Amino acid sequence: MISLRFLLCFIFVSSVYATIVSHDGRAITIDGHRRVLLSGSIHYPRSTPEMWPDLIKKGKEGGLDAIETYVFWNAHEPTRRQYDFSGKLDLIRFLKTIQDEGLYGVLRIGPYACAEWNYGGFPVWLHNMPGMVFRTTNKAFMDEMQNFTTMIVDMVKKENLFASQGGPIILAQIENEYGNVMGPYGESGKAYIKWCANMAQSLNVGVPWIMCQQNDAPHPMLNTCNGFYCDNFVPNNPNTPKMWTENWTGWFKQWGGKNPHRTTEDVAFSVARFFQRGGTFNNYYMYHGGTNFDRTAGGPYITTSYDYDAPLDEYGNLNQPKYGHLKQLHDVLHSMEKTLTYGNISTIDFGNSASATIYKTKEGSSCFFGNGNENSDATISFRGESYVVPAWSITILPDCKNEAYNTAKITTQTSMMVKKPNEAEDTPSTLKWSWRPENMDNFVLKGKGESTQTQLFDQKVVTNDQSDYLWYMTTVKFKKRDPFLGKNMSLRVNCTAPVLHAFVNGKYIGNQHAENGKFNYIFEKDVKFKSGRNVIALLSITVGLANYGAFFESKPAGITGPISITGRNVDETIVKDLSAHKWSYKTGLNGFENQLFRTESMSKWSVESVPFNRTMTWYKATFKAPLGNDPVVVDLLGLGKGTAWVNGNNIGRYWPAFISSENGCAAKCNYRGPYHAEKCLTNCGEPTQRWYHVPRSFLNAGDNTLVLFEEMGGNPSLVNFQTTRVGSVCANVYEKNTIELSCDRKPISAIKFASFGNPDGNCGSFEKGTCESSNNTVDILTQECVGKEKCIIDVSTEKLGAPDCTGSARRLAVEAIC
Ligand SMILES: *[C@@H]1O[C@H](CO)[C@@H](O)[C@H](O)[C@H]1NC(C)=O
Ligand SMILES: *[C@@H]1O[C@H](CO)[C@@H](O)[C@H](O)[C@H]1NC(C)=O
Ligand SMILES: *[C@@H]1O[C@H](CO)[C@@H](O)[C@H](O)[C@H]1NC(C)=O
Ligand SMILES: *[C@@H]1O[C@H](CO)[C@@H](O)[C@H](O)[C@H]1NC(C)=O
Ligand SMILES: *[C@@H]1O[C@H](CO)[C@@H](O)[C@H](O)[C@H]1NC(C)=O
Ligand SMILES: *[C@@H]1O[C@H](CO)[C@@H](O)[C@H](O)[C@H]1NC(C)=O
Ligand SMILES: CC(=O)N[C@H]1CO[C@H](CO)[C@@H](O)[C@@H]1O
Repeated sequence: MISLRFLLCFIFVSSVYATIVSHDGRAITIDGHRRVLLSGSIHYPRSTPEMWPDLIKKGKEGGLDAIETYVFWNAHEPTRRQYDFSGKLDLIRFLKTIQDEGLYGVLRIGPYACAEWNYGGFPVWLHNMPGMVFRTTNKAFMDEMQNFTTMIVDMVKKENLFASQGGPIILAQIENEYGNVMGPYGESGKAYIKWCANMAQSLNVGVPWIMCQQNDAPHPMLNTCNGFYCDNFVPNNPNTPKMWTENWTGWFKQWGGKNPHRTTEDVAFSVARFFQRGGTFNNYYMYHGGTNFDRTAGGPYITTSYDYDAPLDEYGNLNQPKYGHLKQLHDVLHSMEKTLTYGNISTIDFGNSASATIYKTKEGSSCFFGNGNENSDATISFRGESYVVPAWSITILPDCKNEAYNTAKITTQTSMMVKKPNEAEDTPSTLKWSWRPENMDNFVLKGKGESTQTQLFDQKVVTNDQSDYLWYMTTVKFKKRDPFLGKNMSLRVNCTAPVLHAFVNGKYIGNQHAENGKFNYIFEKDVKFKSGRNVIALLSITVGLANYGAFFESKPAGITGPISITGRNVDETIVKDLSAHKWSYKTGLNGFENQLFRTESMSKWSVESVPFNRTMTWYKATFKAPLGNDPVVVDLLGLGKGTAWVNGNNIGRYWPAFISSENGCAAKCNYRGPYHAEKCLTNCGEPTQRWYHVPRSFLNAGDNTLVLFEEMGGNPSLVNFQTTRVGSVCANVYEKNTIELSCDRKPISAIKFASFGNPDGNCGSFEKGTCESSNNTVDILTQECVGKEKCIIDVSTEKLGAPDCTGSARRLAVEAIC
């Protein structure tokens, strides 16, 4: 009884009483104590409420103190003053999930997010307000920004979620990375930042406000650093601690691009070096990247997967060894919290990019030995001992004597993920499809829209971004004797539409899409026009709106022209400019308006002669959900481009037909040397994205419905559902360490390879080396591990025998099958 009362009392106290969050030049302070804070970004709309508890729990188990998120204005206010906080957009529920897990929250209200999110998080209706310019001293903009920011703050306050109210949120953010683009805004930009600071202060949230990448952040705003490395960052105020708000754990992917990877060694190196040089707050961008469901991907051209090579993969699985190696780093840094935040700092430079940093308090000292040299290992002599620090790595010694961690020495297992076929009962090898055409004949192909103008409009202005699709239609008349009719004619469109489809007189004449990052291109096709009236119908398709850069809101989207018809013969070329013709506009597609993707849709579908390679086609099939709890993906290989729904839930744009180029992938990835987005790419010559996440909460126990809208033409017969899980785990570790092998809550079924000595190769392709223990290492590991969900092995000569590897350090390489 007593302990229960004590517990209740404790919960009561901790949830009601305010936490005082402040800072000095050294660190964020919580209730007066300087803290080492490790935080990770998880964006709530990029997963589902059902996934949040597990993701946040894994964050906590991974050694995080805080979860950070943006707030996505355009998702919450899709139409002016009409709000949506339901489902994936339930910000308050997300923050409470963080609180329930006992973590802190960092709330980046922005409201500019960037984040590879559609339009950087701004609503398009905002852009379409008269006289609007974003992110400067524009009255209309400031009013709207203040209105939304205030509303979010009020919502969060009402639920007592700021630390000052006893809640989890320790930091709030206003604006975002404005310092990077500020130049073109001139004096107004500077005035705007002052206004942001005052406005934020006036909201009295009771926790510090941060401004990322803002070198002139006005007091008391804290400026912070975003980047791949932030160790050289110096805040603009001696009273601002060194904080890293976006440490990019990987990179995002674009249609036509490859899979980016940032090595575990390099992420760990960047974090350790940041703390070596006085940093005290680090946030991983992203800790879980997730999925760009529906039309939330920004860009243009950001893929539906936002995996980011983050410590938790798109589906929420541990991305090993990144997750585990960083967890070990967090544990070591936390164990040194006192010395890191209160210790006197001194540095010894050994030359050749090698250095030692000593944090000293009365109680003791902690050391970092850094080696920033890309090629050679360093031998550091310190207090009579000698330490080898591998190239491009940091060694951490919490007592300045014993090495507790080195960023380049990974002892965490590598997990190889596999996809398994759907083993649900009565799952046929191919789905049974029904189909129907997108209905265009009666309207758009006849040129009938909703509004007309004698001008080509930017797509955002017409659609308010309510849809990816905008029809631009016009008619052209040729008299019988028109000089054009005797010539070869072509239709030429100067286009800023990521994707364009063209129809003339109801006939499809082709499509084109932007490639290699060139969003302005010329579409030109030979066309037969007839005498009399001809209808030109152009379908412009956006694939996420721009989200970054000065004045990015006015980057063109759609068909901006000119549009012309060219007539050619041997001796003459004539051009007819159609740009100022009467253009008729229609937003969206018929099938979307009629919600063909809804399970209960009454529309007629045909099972007869299901077509392949047909543009503008809807497909539908039912399927059984894969058994178990492993994350589900749908393999859309064979399809072109379009949108997919499961039980009416939009799982995002798909585009498996977009193959990334053959070149630029590295066979081997060297973690040494500065990372950049083109380093360590994989997936060359493959579909940019073939698998699409279907969250478990979208699925029913019985029949489920998959609907596809295919724009370009594809073959759905290969489509199938799979689950993703750990297939095998590997480790490759020096003696005097322990390794933990785990199949993520499933038993280990076999040891495929094990050798103690100097084995070669990588996970999946290990080979015995020239020296090896005479003991049967496979047997030893089989006894220890097989049938168990987890086993811990001492990599020691006592356990594994003592092969003579002529003095060089012995390693255990092991591959276990899950
Ligand atoms: C936002 O503007 C609306 C009017 O459009 C007003 O009713 C509302 O009170 C404003 N909200 C805040 C928090 O200022
Ligand atoms: C830290 O530096 C201050 C000022 O130089 C000095 O007074 C203090 O004794 C130092 N503390 C330790 C533990 O060296
Ligand atoms: C297409 O139009 C843009 C302006 O919208 C112009 O900058 C570009 O030069 C044009 N391209 C061609 C090939 O005409
Ligand atoms: C049209 O083009 C074709 C092939 O390029 C050529 O053979 C034909 O002579 C051209 N006709 C005219 C009228 O220029
Ligand atoms: C679909 O089109 C592709 C490319 O044009 C072609 O290779 C394929 O054979 C076609 N498939 C069918 C089933 O018509
Ligand atoms: C390994 O082999 C040595 C002899 O070669 C033996 O003494 C030792 O007990 C063995 N260890 C294990 C764990 O089997
Ligand atoms: C300056 C810069 O490149 N900022 C980018 C940092 O990474 C985040 C997340 O990928 C982007 O949103 C920013 O645009």
